[in-house]
Amino acid sequence: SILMLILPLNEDLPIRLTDMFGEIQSPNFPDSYPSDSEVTWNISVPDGFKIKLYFMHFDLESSYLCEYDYVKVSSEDQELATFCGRETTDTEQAPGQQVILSPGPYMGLTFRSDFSNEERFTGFDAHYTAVDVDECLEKSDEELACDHYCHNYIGGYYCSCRFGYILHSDNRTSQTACTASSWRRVSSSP
Ligand SMILES: [Ca+2]
Ligand SMILES: [Ca+2]
Repeated sequence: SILMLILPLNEDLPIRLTDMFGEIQSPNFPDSYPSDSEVTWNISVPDGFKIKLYFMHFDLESSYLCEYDYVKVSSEDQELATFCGRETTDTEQAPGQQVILSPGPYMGLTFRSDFSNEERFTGFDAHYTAVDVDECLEKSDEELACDHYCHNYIGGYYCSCRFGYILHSDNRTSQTACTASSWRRVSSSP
């Protein structure tokens, strides 16, 4: 019961989101956001998915290089974008119609406001959805997902082989390879 009293007061704890889609809003949205505020959301989806994020509304105080109020989007240790203002200028970037895609199944979003919000900026309304990774398209030529044929499906992929070959799974490396079927060679010889 002590923990239950303490946890809601700790505003620094990131908010964990694990659904396949969701909405993220600045504090008090659609009213103006409070000063001196910092909130982090950590999104995670299953392996085999990426996260697509976009903004339906964005209205933050503008500042040089977004040093006052900002929304930062990251994935693990990689920073994907920093946004502020209402429109993109030489020194600051607003999301507009931009879609941000995570490289893997994790995305973090941090909202931060400085000590003042005099113009009553209304903040942001963002949405995320999990999108399938097409492993058949995304693997490079040197590192093909499958020996012969690759079949993408939502949340994963599988491999198959040309006629006369069988799929061989190497449990140690979890790689699949196609090897000529010895049974076919024997049975088709005259
Ligand atoms: Ca501010
Ligand atoms: Ca897939």
